[in-house]
Amino acid sequence: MDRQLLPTTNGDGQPIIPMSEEQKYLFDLKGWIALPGLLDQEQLEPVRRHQMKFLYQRDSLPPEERDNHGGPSQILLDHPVVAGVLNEIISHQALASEDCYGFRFDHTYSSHRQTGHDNFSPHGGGGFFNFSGNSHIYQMQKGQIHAGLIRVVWELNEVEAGDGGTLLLSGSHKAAFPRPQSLSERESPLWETYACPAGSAVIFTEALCHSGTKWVNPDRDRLSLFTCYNTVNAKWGKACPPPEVIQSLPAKRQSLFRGVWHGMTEVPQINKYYDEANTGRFTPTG
Ligand SMILES: O=C(O)CCC(=O)C(=O)O
Repeated sequence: MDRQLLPTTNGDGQPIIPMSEEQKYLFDLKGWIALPGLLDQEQLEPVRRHQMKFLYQRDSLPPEERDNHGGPSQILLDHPVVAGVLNEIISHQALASEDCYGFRFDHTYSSHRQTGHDNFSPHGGGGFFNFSGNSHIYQMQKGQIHAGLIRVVWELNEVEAGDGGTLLLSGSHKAAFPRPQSLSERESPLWETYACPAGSAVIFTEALCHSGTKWVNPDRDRLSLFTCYNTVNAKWGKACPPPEVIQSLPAKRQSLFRGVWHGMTEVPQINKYYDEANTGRFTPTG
C-alpha cells in the first residue's frame, strides 16, 4: 500500500516520482534497480562538460561549480525519479518535510574510464546482521525496507552489454553464507549487470556484493558518478563539498548537506532544516 512520502517535489520544484510496486519488489529481491534514460540530450551535455572540467581543468570552473555535483551536475543529486527511490528505500521520514529530505548526501566520486581500465574487486554482501553504525545494512518488514548506505551510479555515456558496467550479485544483501570462491572470477554467471542509454541511473544498496570490472569498449569511454546517500544521522564517507557550492543550491537541495544528527521536538532542536551553522565541514574528496 502506498505511503505518502515527503518531500513530494525536488529542489527544482519538479514532482518526485514515487517507486512503482514492481520497482519496490525488484529492488528488495535483487538489491538494485536500473533506471534507464532519465536525462535527455539537453540535460546531459552540460553535465558531461562539467564532469570533464571537474576532472581535468578544475581551476577553470567558478568556485561554486568546483565539486562533482556543482553547477549543471547538481540536477543529478535529487532527480525526481532518483529522489522517489531514495524517499522509499532510505528516507527517515521523521526527519523529512516538504522542505527537507529525509536522507542525506554521503560522498561521491566521478570516474572517466578508457578501454582497459580495470576495477574488478568484489566487495560487500553477506552482512545481513551488521549493526547500524556499519551503514552497510539492509532491513525489511512487511511492506517496507530500509536499504542502508545507497549508491547511485549515473552513467553519462551509453553502456552496451559487455562494455564493463558495474557487476552486481543479486540477492547477496540478504545472503546468510560467505560468497563462493567462483565469484572471484568475473566470468561467473552469477554476476549480473546492465546495458543502458546515456543519462541512466543504477541504484544499489551497499549491503550488496558488487564490483567494477574492465571497461572494454574502444570507441566509447565510461563516464560515471558514484554518489552515496545515507540516513540523516549517519555518515560513511569523509568528504563534504565546499560551502560556496552548497550555498549555490536551491534550499531543498541544500538539506542534503545538513549536519549529521537527529535530535527531537521542534526545529532547531530536530534536524529538519539546513542553515550555514547546520552543515557538514568542508572536506575535499579523496
Ligand atoms: O567501478 C565500478 O563499476 C563499481 C565501483 C564500486 O564498486 C564502488 O563504488 O563501491
